[in-house]
Amino acid sequence: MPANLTPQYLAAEEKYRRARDKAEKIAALEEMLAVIPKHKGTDHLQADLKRRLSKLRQMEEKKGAGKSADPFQIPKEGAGQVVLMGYPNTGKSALVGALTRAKVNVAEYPFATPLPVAGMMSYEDIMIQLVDLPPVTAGEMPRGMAGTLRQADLLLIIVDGGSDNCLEQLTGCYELLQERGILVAPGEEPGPQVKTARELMTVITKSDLPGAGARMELLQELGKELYTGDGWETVAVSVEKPESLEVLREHIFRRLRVIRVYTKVPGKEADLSKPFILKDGGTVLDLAELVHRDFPGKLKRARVWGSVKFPGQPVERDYRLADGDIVELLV
Ligand SMILES: Nc1nc2c(ncn2[C@@H]2O[C@H](COP(=O)(O)OP(=O)(O)OP(=O)(O)O)[C@@H](O)[C@H]2O)c(=O)[nH]1
Ligand SMILES: [Mg+2]
Repeated sequence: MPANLTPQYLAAEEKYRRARDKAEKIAALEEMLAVIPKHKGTDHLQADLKRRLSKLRQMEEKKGAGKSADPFQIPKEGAGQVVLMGYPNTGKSALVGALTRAKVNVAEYPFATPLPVAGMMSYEDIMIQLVDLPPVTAGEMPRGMAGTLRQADLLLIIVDGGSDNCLEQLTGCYELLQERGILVAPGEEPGPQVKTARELMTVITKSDLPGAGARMELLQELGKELYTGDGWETVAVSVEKPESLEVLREHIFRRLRVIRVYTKVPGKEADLSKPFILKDGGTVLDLAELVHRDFPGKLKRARVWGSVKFPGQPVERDYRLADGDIVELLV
């Protein structure tokens, strides 16, 4: 009986092949087992995967718990990694707590978060990783944190809309980012743009507090001066206002600049359960690479539903896909 493996399974298998360590191998095997079509044709394969998984888990256990890993190195998960940078007590943890199930420490006193805490935020049918960080102060950030900021897909500068120090907080964060070479200083290049982190956005918290509206206006003005790169953007939120959190979710997704693409096996319904995530501007070929490393070489034709004129329209390999497209890859 043929195994009829799905693109989801092949993608998980590819992750296994590319895994850099045992933990990644274990995660990939778990995913392969979760998505493998369950029928007689895959019985042997399922048993083999379970065997490999249990062997790896045993090896990991033997290695022993308590090995010190760098807490500021956070493996990326989901459609993108979003990190929250800000002064003490600005509401970073409260925000991550409201948007994810991460166990964060929200407190009235400053410096309540000693180490990064990651959680997953749902947005429609995908998950986005949010990372709550310890606070920064004028000219200071915890050791190791610059690396976290640098490797993020999106950097959120968190400014307290309930505090008269909000302008100082925004300027302070910018200066720190420039000092560490994460942002280009004004005058150095055509304009300060995110050099290493892909994207940047300012979030003004505690919008329920008195005076937050007026501070938001001041911050807008200051932000435009500080950030002359593309697309200066601020969002005002309050953990007390659920609708503001929904707006933030959407802004985060848009700012990550990724698209969701679904695959379809010829003659079958599209698999809408789990999209593949591509960078904005991703092509059919990029999708094929994500599905399986052997796919691009074998790819003969592709058909697309969504961003094309008529459903199932044949497209070239370099066709640029759009968010929500369904693609049939034919080998
Ligand atoms: N009114 C109001 N208070 C908030 C909001 N968000 C956070 N707070 C309060 O602000 C205080 C600080 O919140 P945290 O989330 O702990 O702040 P933080 O930025 O994580 O602080 P550090 O970990 O010390 O950097 C707490 O007393 C929260 O209850 C909000 O949207 N509205
Ligand atoms: Mg905190």
